Amino acid sequence: MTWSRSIALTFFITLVGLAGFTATPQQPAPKDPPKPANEVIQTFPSNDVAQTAWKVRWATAAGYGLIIQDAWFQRGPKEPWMQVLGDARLAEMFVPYHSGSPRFWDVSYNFALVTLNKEAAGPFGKLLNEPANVVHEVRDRGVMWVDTATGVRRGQKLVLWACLDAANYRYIIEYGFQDEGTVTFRVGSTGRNYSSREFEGHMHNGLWRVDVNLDGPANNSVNVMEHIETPDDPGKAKTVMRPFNKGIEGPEDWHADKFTMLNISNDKKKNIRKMSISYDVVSMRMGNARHYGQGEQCTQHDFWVTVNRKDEMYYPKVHEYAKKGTKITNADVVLWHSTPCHHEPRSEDGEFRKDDFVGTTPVNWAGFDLRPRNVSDRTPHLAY
Ligand SMILES: [Cu+2]
Repeated sequence: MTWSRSIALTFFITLVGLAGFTATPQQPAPKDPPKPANEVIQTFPSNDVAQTAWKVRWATAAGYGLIIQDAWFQRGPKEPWMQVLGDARLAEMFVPYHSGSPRFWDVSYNFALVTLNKEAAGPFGKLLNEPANVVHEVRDRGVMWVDTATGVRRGQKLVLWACLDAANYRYIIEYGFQDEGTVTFRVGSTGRNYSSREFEGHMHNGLWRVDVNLDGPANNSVNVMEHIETPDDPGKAKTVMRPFNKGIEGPEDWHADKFTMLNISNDKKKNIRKMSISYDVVSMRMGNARHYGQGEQCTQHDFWVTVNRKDEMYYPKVHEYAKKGTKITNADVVLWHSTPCHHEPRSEDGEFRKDDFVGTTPVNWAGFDLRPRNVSDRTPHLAY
């Protein structure tokens, strides 16, 4: 980096930083409206007779980057498409520094996506969009299962990813659609540590809004699933399922000792065992982020559920949206989930060479999975 570029970057970041710190975050008003949906269909296994498939519609928008508009899973070769997702997006990326300032809301600044090349897409990736800023990959995801009779089965996933160009930082937004029905949501933080605070600790809170449409938008219900084990009942444990926030819009928290999962089900659709199809929300986290600055109430809880209202898209307002207290059983529900990353800078992030900071923070990942429960009738991809 040249000296003049360093000064320009510092000046730009300072402006953005002040805006982010002094103002309540504002939903981005994208200069470019979202482009029409692009559709990808991927069958699995990719190199043999199809057993399962995903159909995914995606779009890009300034600020939010890469958005999933709808996604359907086909659980067997003769089965119909079953909808799993409506609109799914990274609905904010909140980055507060430990000293109190800056406090960035990185989606609200309408950043564009990074233009990518063949090197970024990797040996099996395809570049999508004009300009090329979205990558389509089919990845080997390691071992799916090891069976005593039939041996090892490796799994695959369709991955769509893009990278938000957030001043000194880059956010890799990655959606994975696995061959057994799981959807993975990931955000990776990388880039150049903030000018003048290169070694100050901070957080990257990936804040997601996901319209789960399990077999369509209607008849979806949300429960909390908890593992309960206490000294009052020594040597015993149980799993408790209860309605999320007593069945109305509101928050819940993630507890490490309860292995908290959410379960989103559609009671109108059953598998062959007469069990309601559902998806578990499985969080991948280092901890729970709580912040106490102005306009940061959305961080007081790890999960929120509301009903789907098209004008309610912005994560920092979720505590206001949820105040309506609408029923979230047999409804069109929206999951809001915080997946934080604590970044305490390391020498691996970079170094000073005279007055220039040189280096790049290796990617820190955060995210969660939507994992099928009773969507298939038996172990997927197992030929018994
Ligand atoms: Cu960081």
